[in-house]
Amino acid sequence: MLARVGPQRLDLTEVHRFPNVPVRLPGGLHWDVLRLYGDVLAGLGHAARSCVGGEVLSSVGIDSWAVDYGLLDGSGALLGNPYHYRDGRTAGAAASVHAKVGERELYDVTGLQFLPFNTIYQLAAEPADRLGRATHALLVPDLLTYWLTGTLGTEVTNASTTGLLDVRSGDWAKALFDALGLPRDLFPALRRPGDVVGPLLPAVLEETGLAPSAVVTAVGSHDTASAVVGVPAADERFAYISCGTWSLVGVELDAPVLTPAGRAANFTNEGGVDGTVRYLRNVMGLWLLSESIATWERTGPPADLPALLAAAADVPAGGPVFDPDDPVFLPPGDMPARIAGVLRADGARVPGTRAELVRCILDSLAAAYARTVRAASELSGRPVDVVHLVGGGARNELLCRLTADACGLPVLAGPVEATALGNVLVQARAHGAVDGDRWALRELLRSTQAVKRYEPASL
Ligand code: LFR
Repeated sequence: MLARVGPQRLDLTEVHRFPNVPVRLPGGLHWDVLRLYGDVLAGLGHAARSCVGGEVLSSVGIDSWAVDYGLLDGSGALLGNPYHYRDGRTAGAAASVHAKVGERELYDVTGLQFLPFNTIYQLAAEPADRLGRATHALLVPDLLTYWLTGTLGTEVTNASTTGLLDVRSGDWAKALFDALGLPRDLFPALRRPGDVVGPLLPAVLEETGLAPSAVVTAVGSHDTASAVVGVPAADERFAYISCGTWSLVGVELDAPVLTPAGRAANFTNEGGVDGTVRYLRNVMGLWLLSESIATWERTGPPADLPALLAAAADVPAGGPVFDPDDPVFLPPGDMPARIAGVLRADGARVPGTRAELVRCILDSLAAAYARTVRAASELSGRPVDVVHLVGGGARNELLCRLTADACGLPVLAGPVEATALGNVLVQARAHGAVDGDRWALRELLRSTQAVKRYEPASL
């Protein structure tokens, strides 16, 4: 995404979109990280060529999904392809970690929700010899940043998803590294959103055509951290649903909530931009729909999503629902069969058509969003007047409407590109193109980005 940002201006242009296709090797499910980096370079090349009339691209910022990492040896070479967090290798890893540090203690130090794929568990699943050869672990955006700049670092919002960061001090939890036998310097030093990382390497300049004055700037490199910056809220009485593959549902706070009730509800205190806390819960998200479609397309023609959604809107309300957060849905695979299995085990009716299944997924997500918004508000004491739904899911009118109805609150849908907008706003501020705190950035979002309002149906 190429952005042009000024005090009254915030334009995004898509210059290169590419699929992110995981690859299953005999040894597990991996990211094709070299392909991703190749597409990053291609995208930067397109961005450079899209500059017009004396424009010079001044800054590059990278965000991605969280928790996954590449290991580097002492020469800076990548030790194998990074694993995908949906790979099954972490089965049993949590138990081995919890035998060394109890779950309650972990939560007390890190404030992080339990997800079986948190970096701390993935590291426990690493074969000892591979970890032994590693000088550094780099989270995915930090790995791409390293290849672009030659500079090592760990951006702090994404570091907060590792399970190894102290939520109170904002620094690495050294005692956890020691207890788990991990080298304290496995992750390079922390950097904060807005820090200038440095210039691009000469080979990158040559390949992309970017000007030597361009720098990489740290942003909220956890995509959800950037998405929350990109929420066009007017004041703090809002909940957000960052809705894509995952749905991240919660509130923005100034300080962590580390209560037993929050731990029991598996709420997380992830690091936000400007020292904020993203108090949220992962809801399984549109992955349920995309994997259902992928399942159908394995044996049939390409699915027509708009037609499916229109048919799902005609399915009467009050149909079956299931808990989208059942861990059975985590790995890739036959989602319609798994959903049917969960419904059957609950004694619920199993959808008979694809439209009914799509409706069942969206009803179940909307109900989960409503539960989670309510819990986030109750557990944190933050009143919520409005729900901002950002990301790709904001395009899904049926989902937005069902969410407003389930929450009993207005839903403000959009921007679809909240993550990219949050990313570029932090860069723009770091370079003086815009001024002010996150509310000033959101003011600019509200005056430049289209948002659609859904009122809850009156009962
Ligand atoms: C969303 C996200 C979530 C994280 C999951 C796995 O894209 O970053 O916040 O829990 O992906 O990394």
